[in-house]
Amino acid sequence: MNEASARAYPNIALIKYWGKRDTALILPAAGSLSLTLDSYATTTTVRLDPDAASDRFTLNGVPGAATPTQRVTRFLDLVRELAGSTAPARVDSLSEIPTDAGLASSAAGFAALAVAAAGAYRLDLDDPALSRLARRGSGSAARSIIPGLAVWHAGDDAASYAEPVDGPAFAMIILTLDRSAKRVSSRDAMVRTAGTSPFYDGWVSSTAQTLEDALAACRANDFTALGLLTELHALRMHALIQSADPPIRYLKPASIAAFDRVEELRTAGLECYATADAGPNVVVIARPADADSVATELAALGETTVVGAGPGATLLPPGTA
Ligand code: 2P0
Repeated sequence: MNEASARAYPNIALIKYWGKRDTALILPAAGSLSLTLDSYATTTTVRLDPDAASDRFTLNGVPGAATPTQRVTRFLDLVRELAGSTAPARVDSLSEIPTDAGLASSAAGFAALAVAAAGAYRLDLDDPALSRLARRGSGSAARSIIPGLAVWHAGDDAASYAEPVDGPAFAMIILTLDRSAKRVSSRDAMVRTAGTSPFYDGWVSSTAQTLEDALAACRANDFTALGLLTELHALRMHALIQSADPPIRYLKPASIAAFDRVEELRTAGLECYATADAGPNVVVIARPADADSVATELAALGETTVVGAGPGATLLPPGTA
């Protein structure tokens, strides 16, 4: 029986992905830049099961609901097409991501699935090809193939993959402020934003420039410039999302208070910058030596977890999953 296991980690974007130019191929309207984390692994095993009637999917030992299972099957269909196979598979996934911490599970989930499925169906893919494949499951998964800092290029199907980038060392402080489930998924919210915001074109064109500036900051090893661009871009993304019709507001008063506190800490000489994804929780970046001090200062606002740069998605030796 052909079987392979892989492990991948979530990523947090500094320059955000928000909007697709092709929803079927999951091509982003603009490029993005992220850090793959060293915590909250997803480990996935794919076993070909030629006698089964259909794919089966479990998450943390529980059979997947219809929608996630369909997403897994659609993804495996792409892998089967590349491999020239029709065999169904059994997919068992273990996620260490706390369901209520506001961290997206799809990036680590589809990065691990891409690597494990490529192994089980005997596809020999390099990192750009694995990143392109993972992208088809969830856009941000393209970046979790890559260790540490990763740029995900906009472009056509062949060109839209993530690559490693050298840059300044920093840590992330995940600040959990609100554990309720979000009301609009990123996928749906992106479509609504692109279709209704009068600011969408400006967002796409300005993001291309902001990404260029962020990559220049990485080349210059300039944490301050990268931090300022990170906070600017997060606030622009939330302004854009709020301008959809009907509007979508992910940030809560506690999120705004966290951005204010981060600005205060900076003014007081503790350098840190805030960002937030499609939810109310805030992620703060700081130089590694300052990370514990920043976490201590933010602890009054919510639960803090310090994380760092982690590995890309990797195939596990047989029998170790
Ligand atoms: C990002 N997010 O760059 C942005 C910032 C959320 C806010 O990528 O539709 O789950 O599967 O491609 O990858 C979330 O989007 O969306 C996301 P799909 P995905 O991290």
